[in-house]
Amino acid sequence: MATKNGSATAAPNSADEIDAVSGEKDLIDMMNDLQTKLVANGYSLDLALPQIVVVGSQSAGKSSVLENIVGRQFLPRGCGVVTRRPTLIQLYPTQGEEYAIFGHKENQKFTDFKEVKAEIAAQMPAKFNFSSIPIQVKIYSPRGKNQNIIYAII
Ligand SMILES: Nc1nc2c(ncn2[C@@H]2O[C@H](COP(=O)(O)OP(=O)(O)OP(=O)(O)O)[C@@H](O)[C@H]2O)c(=O)[nH]1
Ligand SMILES: [Mg+2]
Repeated sequence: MATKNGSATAAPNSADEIDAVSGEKDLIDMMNDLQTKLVANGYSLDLALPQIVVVGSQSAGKSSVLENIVGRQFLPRGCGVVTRRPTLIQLYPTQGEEYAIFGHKENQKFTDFKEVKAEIAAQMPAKFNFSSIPIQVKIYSPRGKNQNIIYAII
């Protein structure tokens, strides 16, 4: 977690200018960590965080919209009921390498977004089944200027 005294950060290369302005990044980092832990244990975080929730009928293009926002093709898309599990996507701005880290594989850095997509697909329940347990993925990307949180039921 980023701190104001400049000690270790869980979001390496984060945009430090956000820190300098208001400390907002520290707060959002904390809220992201809290949200990650709560969701992993079946709770939700009932606070007014910057979130985007995508709702729509089957194959309406929800996953495609989120890919557009993130700027990467990393979600399973297609015909039929594709997304059968909610996905919590947390965006972290970085100045360097673009990568993803899953909540269920915290020690593995995914730099190939085709593999991110394959991992999300692998975490979907069997065809015609649904799960309410979110897949958690943090995306570190130079595209985002501000830190955003997307909570997607997709
Ligand atoms: N023509 C067109 N096709 C689109 C558009 N957006 C998405 N698609 C296609 O529509 C199909 C469904 O898109 P998805 O993004 O998977 O839709 P979804 O709402 O996430 O679908 P489910 O997760 O199954 O509910 C895919 O083949 C997309 O490529 C669009 O704006 N125009
Ligand atoms: Mg989808």
